[in-house]
Amino acid sequence: MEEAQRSLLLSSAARFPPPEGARLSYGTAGFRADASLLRSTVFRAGILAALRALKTRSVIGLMITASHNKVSDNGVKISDPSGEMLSQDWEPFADSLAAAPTADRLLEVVAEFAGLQRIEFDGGKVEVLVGRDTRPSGPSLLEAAKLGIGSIIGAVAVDVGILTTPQLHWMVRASNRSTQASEFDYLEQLSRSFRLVSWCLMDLIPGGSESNKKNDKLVVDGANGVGGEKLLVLKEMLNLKDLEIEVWNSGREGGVLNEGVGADFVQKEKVVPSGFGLQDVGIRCASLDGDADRLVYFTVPSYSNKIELVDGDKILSLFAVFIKEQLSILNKEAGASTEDGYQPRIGIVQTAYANGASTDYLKQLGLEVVLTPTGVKYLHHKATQYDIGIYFEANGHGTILFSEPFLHWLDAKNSELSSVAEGCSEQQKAASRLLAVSKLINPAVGDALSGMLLVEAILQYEGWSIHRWSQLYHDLPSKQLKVKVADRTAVVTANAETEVVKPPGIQEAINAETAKYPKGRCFIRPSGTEDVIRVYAEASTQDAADSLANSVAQLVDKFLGHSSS
Ligand code: NG1
Ligand code: ZN
Repeated sequence: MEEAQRSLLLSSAARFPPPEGARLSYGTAGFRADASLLRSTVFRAGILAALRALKTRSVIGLMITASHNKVSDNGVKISDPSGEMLSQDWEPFADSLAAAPTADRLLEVVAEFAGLQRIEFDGGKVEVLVGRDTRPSGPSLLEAAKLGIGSIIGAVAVDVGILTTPQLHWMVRASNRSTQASEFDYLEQLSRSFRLVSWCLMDLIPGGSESNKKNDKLVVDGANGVGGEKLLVLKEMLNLKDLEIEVWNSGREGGVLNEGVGADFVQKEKVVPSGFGLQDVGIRCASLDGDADRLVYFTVPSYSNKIELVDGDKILSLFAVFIKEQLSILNKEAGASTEDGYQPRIGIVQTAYANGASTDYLKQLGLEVVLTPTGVKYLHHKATQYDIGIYFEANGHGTILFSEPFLHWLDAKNSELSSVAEGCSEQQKAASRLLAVSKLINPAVGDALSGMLLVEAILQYEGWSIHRWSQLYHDLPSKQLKVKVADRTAVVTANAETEVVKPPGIQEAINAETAKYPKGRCFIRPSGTEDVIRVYAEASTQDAADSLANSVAQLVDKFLGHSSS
């Protein structure tokens, strides 16, 4: 590292000492904390993003958001060149950078890591796209990020404004593929591919094109965040005739981000979000989270404020049913497809939070289901190992990944079928539908907006109401609790977080408690985004699930001691 680079880093780092008494780590989804603690961390994340850009010689993304957390929190996460989360082998470096107590130590950490990674500081120009959600702390953290990026010679921060997290990931991916990569291009791509999907799914419906087309309504809770605003813009571009989309809590009405609204609230509390009420009874409703990478559906019953939840597991199941159906049409009497012997492998990826009834249902469909630890970085990575990888967290974060070889095969099959058939065969329609879906769904990361459009298209194709969809299977009653403890890192888990290996003895105690409940299942894990241990319990009745969760929360207290805070 040359002297000019060293002194630039030293002088800028001196302006951003780490917060006293807070040690932040790159958790499930980047760094997250009270926004007042984050200027130094975001500055350092800027350095990290710039180094990642130098190392990969590609465009990198830096997103300032704390997703579904309260409005006073904020956070920062990095997108790799493909639009995926930051490579996990860089996370320990992120932690060391954030923790460096002085500018000198920070310089040492950078120099050591750059040496190990053989990063060359040759002044070559690289770009970091910087996006942020609507939090009031965003602008000041944006400045910190820009200064961090600018303290690596050659790295340029490009402010791409207020975006959803999936938009930023999509833009990074598109930039590195040298395709059109602006926010407008994203919205254009979504509306163009939705039109294509609608055409392929509706006009290529077996037995006629008009049967399922009806004027239908969807009411969306935008969490008072960025997703609501972007959906309003997208809605204008889509100019839909067969579907009316209303957006509440768009952020334009002045409500507080994520307060009593949004996908996390709806999924965890199972209560009608603010702004929704009797006028929405019986209507299909959806909820986005604060940065629009999560999506859940729900209905408002007339008799209570408890919603009927259609969560990420059911979105996954809907997608899986549809894709399986299209593949079987494609392979039926498929002279052509069996000749080449290609059998696409579908993988369903869930976490331990997936409702047990969903996992049973998916397995009964004959699908391969695997569990990974919590956090989309794990699910996404696993899903890339299949021709079609469908991953979802129960909280509504997920997408479908199609492998490049599978898409090439599908493209070739589509052309082959269209050249041999008179008119459009069922097989060719199925190939076109799958190709259209691959264009609509965001391949970089779970995306509430593109996921929602796909749900809407599939429901119309199947001719299903939200109630019919919800009845694919019945969720087992479940309960989630958070327990504050003195040190959450004292809990260490294994087997996709289904077992606790530390502290000793607690897993046996959880097992003994769980065994008391029919269909009981329970696990605990330290949160990666909040300073808590999370408890998840499932059982045959709601009372039993509540009671199992409470007993295990007490075990956590007993084994780990209550936090003094
Ligand atoms: P933590 O706090 O590690 O449980 C939460 C969600 C994750 C993921 C991240 C990132 C639950 C139980 N956990 O992580 O699934 O979405 O936030 O936003 O919902
Ligand atoms: Zn989110």
